Amino acid sequence: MPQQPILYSFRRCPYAIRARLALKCAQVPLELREVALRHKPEAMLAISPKGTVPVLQLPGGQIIDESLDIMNWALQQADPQGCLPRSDDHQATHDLIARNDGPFKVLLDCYKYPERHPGHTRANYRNQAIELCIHDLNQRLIQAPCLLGDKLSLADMAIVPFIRQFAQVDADWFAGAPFPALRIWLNQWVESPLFHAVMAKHPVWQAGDGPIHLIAKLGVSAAQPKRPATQAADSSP
Ligand SMILES: N[C@@H](CCC(=O)N[C@@H](CS)C(=O)NCC(=O)O)C(=O)O
Repeated sequence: MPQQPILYSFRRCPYAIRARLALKCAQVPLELREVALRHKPEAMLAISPKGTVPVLQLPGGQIIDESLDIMNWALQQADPQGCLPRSDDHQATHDLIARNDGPFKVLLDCYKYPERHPGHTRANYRNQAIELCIHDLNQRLIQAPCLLGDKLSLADMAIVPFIRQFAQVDADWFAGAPFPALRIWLNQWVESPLFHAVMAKHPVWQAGDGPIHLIAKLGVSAAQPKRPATQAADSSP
């Protein structure tokens, strides 16, 4: 049984990014294990056979292997920025995240890999994503600095890694697209110390490696990795 929580993670996975954001925000001390998706470690598959990241293993034995559940668990430990929804924000939070994780994620994958989804062109998938989600997010951010108003919320933290991916598919297009409020919001996120801290590169974990901690102090790794970060997994999620 581990002494402290262990997070199996993949650096560029949007689900793992959102989990790391919440864990870091809550300052939960934990051991981070970077996973290569093509060679998932036995130790991870033994506790979560479905084989997706992120997976959080708690010292008491509990396994949490859905990113939103990890976020909720983390912010229930500590929520210094008040990100968990208040009772009147519950439905709006749920609806925004459900749209993101459901139909928007499907369109995002089509936009990223149109050759795997030959029904439409890349531009058509992008237009569908704009109509479904991107336009609405931009409108929200014209009204207020965060998706649900003035205050940072679980919705911002859960959705931003996916908008980052959307923006990266065609960065030149996104830079000139008519969504300036969304662009500012995304830039503020990805330039924040919190985001930088959770995007630090780590080598792929192997059984027997020393721990790498995602610890309380922003941007600081308690233990230096034994092997160079160039071995970090780079297969696309
Ligand atoms: N519903 C899961 C989805 C996690 C997920 O699909 N993660 C991807 C990486 S982005 C994964 O692990 N895929 C397995 C694979 O590629 O083998 C969650 O929210 O945690």
